[in-house]
Amino acid sequence: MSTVVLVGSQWGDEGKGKVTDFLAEQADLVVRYQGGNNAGHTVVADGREFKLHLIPSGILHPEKQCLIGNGVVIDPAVLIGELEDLAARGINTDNLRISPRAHVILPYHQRLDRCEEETRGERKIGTTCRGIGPAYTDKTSRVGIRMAELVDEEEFSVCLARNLEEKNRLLSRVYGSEEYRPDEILPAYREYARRLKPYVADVSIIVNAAVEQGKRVLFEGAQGTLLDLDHGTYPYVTSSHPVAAAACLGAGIGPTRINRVAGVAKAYVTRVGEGPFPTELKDSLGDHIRRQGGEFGTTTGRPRRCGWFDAVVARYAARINGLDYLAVTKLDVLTGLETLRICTAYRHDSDIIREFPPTLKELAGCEPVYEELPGWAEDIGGVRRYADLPANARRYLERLTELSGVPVAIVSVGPGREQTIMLR
Ligand code: 2SA
Ligand code: GDP
Ligand code: MG
Repeated sequence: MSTVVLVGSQWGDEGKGKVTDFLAEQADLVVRYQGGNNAGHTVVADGREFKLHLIPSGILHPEKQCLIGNGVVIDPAVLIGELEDLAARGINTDNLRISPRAHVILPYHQRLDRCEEETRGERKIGTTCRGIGPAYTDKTSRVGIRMAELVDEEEFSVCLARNLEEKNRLLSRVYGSEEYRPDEILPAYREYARRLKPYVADVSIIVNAAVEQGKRVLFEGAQGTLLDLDHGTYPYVTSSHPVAAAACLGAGIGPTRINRVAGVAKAYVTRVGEGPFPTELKDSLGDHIRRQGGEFGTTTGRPRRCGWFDAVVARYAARINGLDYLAVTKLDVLTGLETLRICTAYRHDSDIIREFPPTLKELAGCEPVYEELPGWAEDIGGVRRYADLPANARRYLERLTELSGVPVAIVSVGPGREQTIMLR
């Protein structure tokens, strides 16, 4: 490994936190490049569970440098809370650095997120209501406030006053919501700035220097390919780019510096929030998988929708991200099911569709075409070698490789760091 981008290959929550923590052992730097505290990345190490939202999942390895790139949107209160929680649990965070170019989430972004969702009514996206969309909107509208401005007291109060004028008009006139006074925000954000200033450093310079020196860098994606603003199930997507290409933009590094791209895929599929999900199980089997897999949002606690593995989605993620290998997680959750299904293609009227369609309209008319495989009953949580997996589990994984066109290199059989099998 020299530089590896790790991405979610489905609709998020594939276990990126677990796999990042596992791979971080072989890395020198771990970098978040998009999203914000909508993400919830769970790491279980030595029996202790950590739920990370902004801090890279390499933080439990004390000697690794963790970086938050310019492509991330930062809620300073959440970041400080995370730093405090980690410190209280004895985790050193001195090695964290935050890009001055990363944009800041402000209280009006969260309120706008909620107002926009309420206004959408039946067409709501099911956002995490963390202000992510409105913060990225400000970035593309060129009125956003970045970490560089946050930590410059004078600059921050000017930017905030200017933005509040417009946001208050929007909140009161369009949404009939309360307005903000600067003194409701300024003192708290001044304190956040004081706390975070020591961490602010040019992430692009650090990453590029590390690559020059032959250090190993792991880029940790958040959300998943099908939630990408361009490539996901638009408009039921997030407002950033979870795909591999975004690692370059969101960390300030050129594409020539990326060596490998790894896709994390659950052995089945989940989605949280609204939007199309062709292999969704709306029956007791879906409930069973939710229970077995503990499928509830890491950030919001919302129940996740569950369904069968979708090879159309996997092939799409392979193409969009240029996946070199797959890390398949939560294989243990399927234990005990007599028959497993994999979606190999979609049927649309009398057509067979093998490529993921670009419109909701087309997707709505798609029915999954399934193939069935026999399951296994053995507890696999303690398996550490591929050869020791039940024959039917190996057969299932081999079929995922054949159908997605991407070799499986890592298999996860439980949430713990040690519950991981390396194939190559
Ligand atoms: P947003 O808040 O604007 O990014 O929401 C837009 C869509 O993106 C989805 N989204 C996610 N999907 C899966 N996992 C996410 N992180 C949390 C987790 C989610 C949670 O780890 O479980 O706790 O609910 C995540 N973040 C955003 C979101 O559901 C919308 O569909
Ligand atoms: P992320 O957003 O992709 O990092 O995934 P989340 O942390 O939101 O959700 C994945 C959940 O599955 C977490 O609770 C993990 O601890 C857990 N998990 C990860 N890998 C495995 C696995 O192989 N088996 C089981 N049972 N749980 C796992
Ligand atoms: Mg998650």
